[in-house]
Amino acid sequence: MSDMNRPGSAVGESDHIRTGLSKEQLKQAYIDNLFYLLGRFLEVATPHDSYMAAAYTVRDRMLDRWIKTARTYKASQARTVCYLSAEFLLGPHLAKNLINLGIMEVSREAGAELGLDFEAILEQEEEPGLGNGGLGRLAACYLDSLATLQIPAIGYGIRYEFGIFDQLIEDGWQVEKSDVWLRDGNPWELPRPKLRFPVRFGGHTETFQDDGRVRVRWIPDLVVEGRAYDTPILGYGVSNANLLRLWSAHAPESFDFQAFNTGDYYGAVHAKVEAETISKVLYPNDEPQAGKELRLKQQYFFASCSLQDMIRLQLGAAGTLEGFHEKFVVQLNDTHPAIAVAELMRLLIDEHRMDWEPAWEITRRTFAFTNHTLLPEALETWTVALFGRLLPRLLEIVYEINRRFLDKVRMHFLGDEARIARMSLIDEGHGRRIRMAHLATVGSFAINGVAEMHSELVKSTILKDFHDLWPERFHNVTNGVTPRRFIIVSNPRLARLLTECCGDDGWVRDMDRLRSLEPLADDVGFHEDWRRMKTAAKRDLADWLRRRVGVNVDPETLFDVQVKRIHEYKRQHLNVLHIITLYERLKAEPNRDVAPRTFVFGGKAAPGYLMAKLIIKLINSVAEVINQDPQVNDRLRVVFMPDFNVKNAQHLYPAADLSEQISMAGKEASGTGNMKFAMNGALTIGTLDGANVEIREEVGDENFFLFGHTAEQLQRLQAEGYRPWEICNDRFELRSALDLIASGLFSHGDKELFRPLVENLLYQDPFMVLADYELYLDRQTEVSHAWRDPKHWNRMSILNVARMGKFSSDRSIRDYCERIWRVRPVPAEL
Ligand code: HBZ
Repeated sequence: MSDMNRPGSAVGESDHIRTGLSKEQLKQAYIDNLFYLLGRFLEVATPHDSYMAAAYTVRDRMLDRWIKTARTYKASQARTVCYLSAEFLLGPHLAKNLINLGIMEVSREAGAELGLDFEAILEQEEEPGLGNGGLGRLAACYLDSLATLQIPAIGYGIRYEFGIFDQLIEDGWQVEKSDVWLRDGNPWELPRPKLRFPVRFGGHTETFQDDGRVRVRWIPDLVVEGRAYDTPILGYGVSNANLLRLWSAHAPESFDFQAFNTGDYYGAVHAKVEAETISKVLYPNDEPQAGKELRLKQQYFFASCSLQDMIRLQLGAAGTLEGFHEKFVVQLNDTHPAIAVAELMRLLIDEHRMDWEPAWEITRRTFAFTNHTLLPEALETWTVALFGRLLPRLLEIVYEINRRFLDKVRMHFLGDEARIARMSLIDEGHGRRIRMAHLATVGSFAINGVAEMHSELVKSTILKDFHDLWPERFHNVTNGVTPRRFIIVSNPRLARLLTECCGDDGWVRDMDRLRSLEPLADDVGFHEDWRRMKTAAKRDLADWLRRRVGVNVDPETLFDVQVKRIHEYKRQHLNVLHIITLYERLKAEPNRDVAPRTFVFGGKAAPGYLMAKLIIKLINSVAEVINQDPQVNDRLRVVFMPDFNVKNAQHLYPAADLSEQISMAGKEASGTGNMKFAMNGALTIGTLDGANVEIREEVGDENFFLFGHTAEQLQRLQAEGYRPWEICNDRFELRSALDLIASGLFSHGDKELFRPLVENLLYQDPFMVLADYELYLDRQTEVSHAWRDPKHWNRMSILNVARMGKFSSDRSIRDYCERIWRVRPVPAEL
């Protein structure tokens, strides 16, 4: 990495003066950690030892802030946001923490004086991949913004022993390898062995008399213990450090002993294994619901531990649970933690002997719920049979919530039986299933979607009946991403340039200040800086791809990037059809003047999603043919970057020229990759879907390549009877591209390999790829023309960066704070 691209030298570097950290202190601390924690000395330390010592050195500096923050929050008795999420896709900690502490530069200098290779140390970190994609990464961005905005907040989730699988590409196919991120230790977390809670499973319930009241006792057949592991989350440019608390599942010791005493050794071991399985592995499904027992166990496990922890804090501070909903607001990140609604009721009623009405009042005023998808196959439901077997007491509570809720519905919509059936928490139609989105909605005071368009669709489709009943509970909070991770850490050159232009680094906490770049969009000198920055980033990526993937790409070409989970609705295959058409055009007309492009793809497919895996194979197969064809490979290159994760992604955002956001309109709730690219100066080619709509509004439609049918148009097409094969008859190039795939050209003559994909497109095309093909190609032709005019292109690129302020996650968190959570900053002082 060249000097210019060092993270952090742009911003926040006066900060170490405030933190009082000198180079000498850092050096000494590093050497001490190497010696006392790792039992090593400088001369023999491996790169991993160096990383561990560096990480401990940084963590020690974080603890001071963390403890002071905890003290301040405690004294202020401020309302606290609890963000419940089954996923947190944090990305590497070291660089981010150095930036947020404001000690990147001084650490680099200290490292140099010790003879350490700083970049190699950063590269050592194995990222915690505790999420699938957008939803998990959003949670990580929100933690960053909560700390930066000095909001008392706790992230609660699961400490999976294995995160999202590592992706290898073998013979063009995705191969999954388990992610062993904890193998070499995790220096960022603090185990809290004393902080543990029991979580019950199975068994049965009994009623008993208590003070003249009938109460319920749950006799489980398995008790699991949740143990806390804490990771501090630093704010940027402030002294606040918040808490991410992840739960790890264990067998309670007492349980083992019981079994041992009765001589049931295998029974004890079995119970231990069963308990520990709960936090073993992250489910790798992005979207389709996994109807797995273990998944329901995971959800209940972390919801219960988190609520028990909040109750402990509340009782410690106030001695009573009465004001619980004033002390805590709990945000449900999709329905994965929705069981918390019933669990809080259980804890209040069964364990803390409250009556139903006051308990429900607290519960209803505690939760808020974010929906992240409209895809019907992703909406979570659990069969009553499984739910009742695993969580018998919670099933009773869900039934009671439902009974009382349906009475209200009946009164509101007199005699509308169809509506009552639609709104019930139980779907009686499909083998009796509990609808988790309904439970979350009924138990929440606020419900939100993640982009304007998505929130409108939530109100008019999946939760329409609820919106009719409680319109005031529905909100929109458009997603955002953190500029600390996605500009400063990923793109230090851009960060430096922005700081220069703005006069200081204030834009990092107030991205609207980037508007001051607008006048520079026509400044010749600034264009030169912009071009130099972009070219350097593209060279870095080209180097990285050569070393990591073994392909050569030309930094002078247009870098056209689509990275995200592989899914038919995201339409990576539409992108491939464009590439094949360009290929055919060049083959037919070898001297044709086309803008040379490098197409980069990346993303994981759910291991059981065969069509998505076939799309990966297709991309790699097309790459193999095109990259080896000397007639075109100076103008077309295709690369599949394996193992797309936060760490690898950071190499892409600075280097992209064109960002592909081409989902079928109405399907992508928001998208956040679209934001990461645009704020790094890539132009977007995209449909009117999710946050694309708002990005285009902000950057200006003349600076955005819009294409495709609208969601309404597609719906109409479908209603009229969509016949994709007929589109093919009229569109010669489309027919020809599909024929080429079917011919075996990309599969060494095998005509069967891609048949399922081609036939699916021709005869079903559920995501209407063919309907948008021609509009997409036309728009891509305009992209190529625009690329030929660098002045125009750079102008658009600069304006994109200048106008992306809305998509900082700081704005999203401010929206949540003001409209939903009603919480205020509590600054911590060092
Ligand atoms: O959440 C994504 C949406 O697809 C995307 O449009 C949005 O920007 C983002 C943040 O709001 N949804 C997911 O990432 N969903 C999951 O990762 C997921 C994980 C496990 C599941 C279901 C969905 O069981």
